[in-house]
Amino acid sequence: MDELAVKLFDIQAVKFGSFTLKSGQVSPIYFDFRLIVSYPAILEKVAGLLWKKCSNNATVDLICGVPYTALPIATLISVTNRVPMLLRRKEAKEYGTKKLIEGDFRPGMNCIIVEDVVTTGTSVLETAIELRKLGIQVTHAIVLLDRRQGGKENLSKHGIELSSVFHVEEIMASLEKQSKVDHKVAEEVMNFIRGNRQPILNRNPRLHVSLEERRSSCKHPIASRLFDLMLAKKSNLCVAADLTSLDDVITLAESIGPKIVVLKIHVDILEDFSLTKIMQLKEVARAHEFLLMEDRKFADIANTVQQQFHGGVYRISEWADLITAHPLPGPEMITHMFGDSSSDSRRTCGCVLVLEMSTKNALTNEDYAKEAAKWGLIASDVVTGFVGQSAPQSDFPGWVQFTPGVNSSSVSGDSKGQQYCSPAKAVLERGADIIIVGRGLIKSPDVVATAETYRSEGWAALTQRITNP
Ligand code: 5BU
Repeated sequence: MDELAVKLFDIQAVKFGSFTLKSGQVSPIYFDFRLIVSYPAILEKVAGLLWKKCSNNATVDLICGVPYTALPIATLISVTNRVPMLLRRKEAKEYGTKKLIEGDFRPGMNCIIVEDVVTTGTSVLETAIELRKLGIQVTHAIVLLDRRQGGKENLSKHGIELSSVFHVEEIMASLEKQSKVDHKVAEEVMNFIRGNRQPILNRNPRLHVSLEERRSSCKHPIASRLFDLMLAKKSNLCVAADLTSLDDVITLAESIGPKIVVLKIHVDILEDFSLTKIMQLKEVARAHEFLLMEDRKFADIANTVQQQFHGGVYRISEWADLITAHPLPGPEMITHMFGDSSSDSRRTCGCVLVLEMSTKNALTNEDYAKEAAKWGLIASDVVTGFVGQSAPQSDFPGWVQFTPGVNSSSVSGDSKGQQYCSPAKAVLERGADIIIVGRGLIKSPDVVATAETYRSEGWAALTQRITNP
């Protein structure tokens, strides 16, 4: 290892001085591993060490390098060890297939990502997102150098274990030992690295991608429609119409329809429910262009949920554009409740998984949400998004995060366990794409003016998050 560190220094792949980084920070150390391609023996050594890390740790069906520096390294690993490679483009080409990932694979295969340097892990994550969109599993990434600036933790939050050949500490120790740098420089570098650990939360790429781009990643027509509505209406407002009369819900919907993209109801609190009336509400939704969400929170065995969804008095699948479901019973529930692949409701209604709840002492902790988000990807042909209170639960850009518990007043919650935050906090700190507002709006004396206030605050926050990551 000492020998490789010295070689990297000798070919100036590790440099000391004053360097302005992409982030604007001035760093006393700079790594330029692109140079490695000019030194076949070093390239071979690096590929060998990386392969050792990955073959120790995981099943490897495929490998994929992060463009561009890691591409020749990944190629060498692939050829030497006879492990097939995938090629990731930086941009989809304008002509032909528009594929971002080239190569032969089957969904379910496990792919290791290869990278030269990891700082916050964003580039590895972006590659993982593209692979996961195709059903390829990504559980490990290997890197020559981990700068230890949050990358390992960030990737771990997304289910990716990062193994590295070097840390900066080890390179500095080797170079100091071989008298390539003096102690003062080594200290300065280490202080810089320790002082620049990046915030992890805001590194989720989903949060900073344009809505147009996210729309193109959607797998479900209802998610695409929602992005279209958001862009057309400049709104990310969902109103929770928790009224007990469907007539009143229809009146409310007629007045605030132009401001919202989703109207959420609880069908089982309506005292005057009838299929005729719910179809009237559906007409209002069509006229004012918003989606109708039934917040049923299905959570039973598939056989029961299937009947709750399609049958009974409410016949939810005939009118809901979106339904909520708890992931608790596992992915089978979701896949079966929608019926077989020929069932219309698979395309006309999208499932929103409740990964986290807004209430005090909710049992939906980080591990639960993480596991649930993973299997949500298994049922990804019917899952359009999730209900969540924190950003990192899913980085898949085609999924929409709905965040309830939004209220602009100064109250921190109701007296029954509900907890509130402002629209800006929901969007900027918690990763909400859609804010869900209930009593903050329906109890206000002027619902139209209040809807406009929530619409403009929510939209401004979303625009800010996308344009100023
Ligand atoms: P409120 O009046 O803004 O507190 O209403 C919030 C709505 O969102 C209400 O319909 C709840 O059933 C729904 N909700 C929630 O508040 N918290 C959650 O975690 C989930 C749904 Br999931």
